[in-house]
Amino acid sequence: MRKLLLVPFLALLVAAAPAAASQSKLLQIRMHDPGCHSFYLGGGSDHRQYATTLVRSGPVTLANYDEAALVFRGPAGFVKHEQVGQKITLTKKGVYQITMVKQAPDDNHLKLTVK
Ligand SMILES: [Cu+2]
Repeated sequence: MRKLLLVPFLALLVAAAPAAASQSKLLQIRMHDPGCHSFYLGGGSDHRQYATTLVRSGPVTLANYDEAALVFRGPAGFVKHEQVGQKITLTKKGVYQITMVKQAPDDNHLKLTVK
């Protein structure tokens, strides 16, 4: 089931790659098991690196390459949804909790600190 869903998903990734590469601070959230989604830190197909907690200097632009919309909860009541394939730019300093809509209880809860 997951493999069938992954094929069109990968096609989307390839199509989005040139635009993503032009933004120096773009951070990708990718579908990645275990945990369903993670920050992608780079590396080739055999050495991909992922993280669930990151600290970055702002502003930070994130691209959603997960399976579904992501929910960002940040400082001062900040709540925003980001659909698959979309980008979101975080400008306020603080800690952001990132989850996926309807995610499983044991899926990753990502934490991004923008300083
Ligand atoms: Cu996910």
